[in-house]
Amino acid sequence: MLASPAAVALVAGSGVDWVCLDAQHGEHDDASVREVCSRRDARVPVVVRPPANDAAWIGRALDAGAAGVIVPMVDDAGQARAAVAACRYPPLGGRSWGPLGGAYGNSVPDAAQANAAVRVSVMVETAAALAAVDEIAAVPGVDEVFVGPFDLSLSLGRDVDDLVGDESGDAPLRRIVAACERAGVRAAAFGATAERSAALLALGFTSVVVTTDVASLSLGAASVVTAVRAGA
Ligand code: 3PY
Ligand code: MG
Repeated sequence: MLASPAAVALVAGSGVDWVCLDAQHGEHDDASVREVCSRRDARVPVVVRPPANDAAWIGRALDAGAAGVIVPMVDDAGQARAAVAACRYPPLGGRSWGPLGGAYGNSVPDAAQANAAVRVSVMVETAAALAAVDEIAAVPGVDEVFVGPFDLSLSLGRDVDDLVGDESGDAPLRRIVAACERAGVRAAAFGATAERSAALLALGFTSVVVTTDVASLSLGAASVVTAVRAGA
């Protein structure tokens, strides 16, 4: 969330498998994505959530060296196809050539390597997307379906913890995991707390955002202050 290379480095050093720069709701913008990617540590992949399903934004994030994108508010298969096309060079898509990595001293993959390596994640977070999740997950080139439980709960008129805690057979999140399994793509979701992340993993999601830099900072500071005051 914080447009700070230091914040990204601290989170990346925490043991996570990957880090996301959020340019939809976080502070990240085009310049901070470039700044972070220019210094990226190849051991922890950095993916970017662009503000919208926008080919220009997606292309710039990938040019900067992002390992992939998490595209918000993908409501149907046509929008998923557009996201895939923005991420892959011809003949698989319509991405325009112009990677910046070489300017940062990083190695630049060729078009075929980049097409194979890029991680295309589409967010299912509306009632419309839930209804179309089988078609969305089956779009060739989609690697991952990523659930935004907050938007999905708003769209469904439910409380977010009620949605995440729903373990009934036809629970919306179970239907999404099942659609991903049928399509052979990864099921991912935004947890943000240990409890919600555990509930999502129990539902079958295999990739979960477990915290944010903002939450970690405020929770960490608050727990130390509370402990010190209790001791005093
Ligand atoms: C959501 O829960 O809607 C998200 O997009 C999480 O970032
Ligand atoms: Mg959302």
